[in-house]
Amino acid sequence: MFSFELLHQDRHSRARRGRLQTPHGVIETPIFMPVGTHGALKALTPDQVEACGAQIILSNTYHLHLKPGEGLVEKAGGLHRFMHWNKPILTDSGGFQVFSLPKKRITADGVFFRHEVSGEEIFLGPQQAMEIQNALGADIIMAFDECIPYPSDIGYARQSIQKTLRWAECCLKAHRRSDQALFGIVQGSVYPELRRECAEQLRQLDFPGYAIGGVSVGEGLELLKKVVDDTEPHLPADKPRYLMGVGLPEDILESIERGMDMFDCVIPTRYARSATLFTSRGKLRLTHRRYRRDFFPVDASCGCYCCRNFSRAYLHHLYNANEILSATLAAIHNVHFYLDLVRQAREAIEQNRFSAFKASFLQQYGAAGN
Ligand code: PRF
Ligand code: ZN
Repeated sequence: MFSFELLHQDRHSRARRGRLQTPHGVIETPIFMPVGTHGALKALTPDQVEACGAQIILSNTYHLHLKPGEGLVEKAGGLHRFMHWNKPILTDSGGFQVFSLPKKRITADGVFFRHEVSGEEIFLGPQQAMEIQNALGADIIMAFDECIPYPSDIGYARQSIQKTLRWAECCLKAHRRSDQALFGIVQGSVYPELRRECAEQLRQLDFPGYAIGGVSVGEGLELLKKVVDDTEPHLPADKPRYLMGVGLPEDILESIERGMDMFDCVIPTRYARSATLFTSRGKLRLTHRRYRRDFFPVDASCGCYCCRNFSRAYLHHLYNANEILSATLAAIHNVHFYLDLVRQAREAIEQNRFSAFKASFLQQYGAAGN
């Protein structure tokens, strides 16, 4: 039901081209997963998401547990049916969301926190995270981990990976569905020896895939690259690698070059709602007065529904007039942009020219100072 095939290894970098098989279909890697936190990509219908080229989307255990509850989703026939998305879904375990809450109590077994609305005390631990994700029914589910803040001292980080490792074992024991692939998550902050220890221990547990967590927490691109460089050699080459919560186009390209296969981030949909659009020549702020009479598309080299049919002037107007269509068109463009970026990356890897592709993309994009 679940398999990963390494199709090609780039000759000049660690970039890889792979294929994941899941019960809801095939995923060509490297891939970007747009985020639908509450079981919907903000402002987009599933048809629109599919037309953007999405092969898999991400949703969240934490949010769906609070609202509407996994029992209801299960009753609806599972998350795929509930949200009418028939392609693969990955659910994150909640390990990141609960640790980002301002008020929480972390114990050896999990996290206590309060319901945002009712104030009721809720506990989330590895057992609960598995029960919820088993009920939601995504194709790929994630172990319950502790994502520690940056910076954290090495003493705390060392204790934390012990907890994450113990929880990973609990998750494997509690996991009840053979049609869902459970991925382990490597933590260890910015400390190479902890990343290595965590990766090696997780490897012993033989997960069908591995994620690198605890990055994109404010450490910056240079440290992100270093953490990936320090961790990647300790991950099995024949399993998919997912870099959690990453990122900007430049972060994704640098990480593909370092052997990562899967990415997710709210940036394309979130930026769309504040009128920031990604283009081959860098980010474009639609609110700027200079677009008032600009009748060119957002990106002339983009084939998305937005760029094929609408001008910057029209989008500028929609945003100023507070029309919700602005969010939809901008999200269509941004999600399409991200998915086209990874499509081009896959093509470049197959032709052993990934680093050249990265360099030329970043030069046009002007990654610095945007
Ligand atoms: N753990 C989990 N989900 C995540 C992360 C993590 O470390 C990150 C890292 N920023 C994003 N999403 N479970
Ligand atoms: Zn476009």
